[in-house]
Amino acid sequence: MAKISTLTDDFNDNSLNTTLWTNDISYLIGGDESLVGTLTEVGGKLEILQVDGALALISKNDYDFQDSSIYFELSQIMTSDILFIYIINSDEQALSFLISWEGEDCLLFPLYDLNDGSGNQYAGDFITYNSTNHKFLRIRDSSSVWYWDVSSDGISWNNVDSCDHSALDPQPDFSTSKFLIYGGTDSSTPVIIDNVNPSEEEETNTTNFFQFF
Ligand SMILES: [Ca+2]
Repeated sequence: MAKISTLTDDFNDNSLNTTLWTNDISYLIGGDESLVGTLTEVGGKLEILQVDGALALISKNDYDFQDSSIYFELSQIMTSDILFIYIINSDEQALSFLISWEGEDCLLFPLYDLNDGSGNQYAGDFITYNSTNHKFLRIRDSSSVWYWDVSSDGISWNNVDSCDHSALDPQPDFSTSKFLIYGGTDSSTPVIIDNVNPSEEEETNTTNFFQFF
C-alpha cells in the first residue's frame, strides 16, 4: 500500500486526474454511485463546488497513513456552513480538520472520531481560522502520535495540536485510508485547493528559484 504522502497533484493541467480523484462518495461508503458537488480544474487549481448544499473530493485509491502525512493548499473556503478535511480508514475512523462558520467567525478544529459511538473528539481547542496563516493544512502520523499542523507557505509549519494514540485499545488501523474533503454549505463560493503533497523536486526548485534571485 502506497504511503499517503505519495498522493500528489498540482492540478496544473486543468483536467481532473480521474485516476486519483472523484466526487463519488460511494468510493467511501460502498454501493451505488452517489455524486456530491462538482470538481473543476481552473487556473491550475481545483474548484470544489456544492450542488444541493454539499460538496466532496475523495481519493479514489487507498493509502497507508501510518508514519506518513498529507498536506495541501487551501486557497479558498466557502462562505457558510462547514468543511471537513478527513483522513478516514476502512473502519470509518477519521482524523480531521473541521472549518466551521459560526456567525461572523470562522473556526478551525482539530478532531478525531474513532467510530465508537462517541462522535467527534477534540484533539485540542479550536482556533480562529485565518486564510493566510492556515493556507496549508497537514495531518500526519509519526511514532504513534497524530499531528495537526498549519502553515502559510507549506514549508514552515506550526503545530495546532497532537494526540498520542499509542494507548488506544483497540489501536486504530490507518494502513488503509482515504483522503476526503466533505462539506455542507449554502455558499455558491467554491472551495479551492492546490498542491496536494508537492513533490520534493518541486520544493527544491522553489528553493533554488529564490536562492538564484
Ligand atoms: Ca496548481
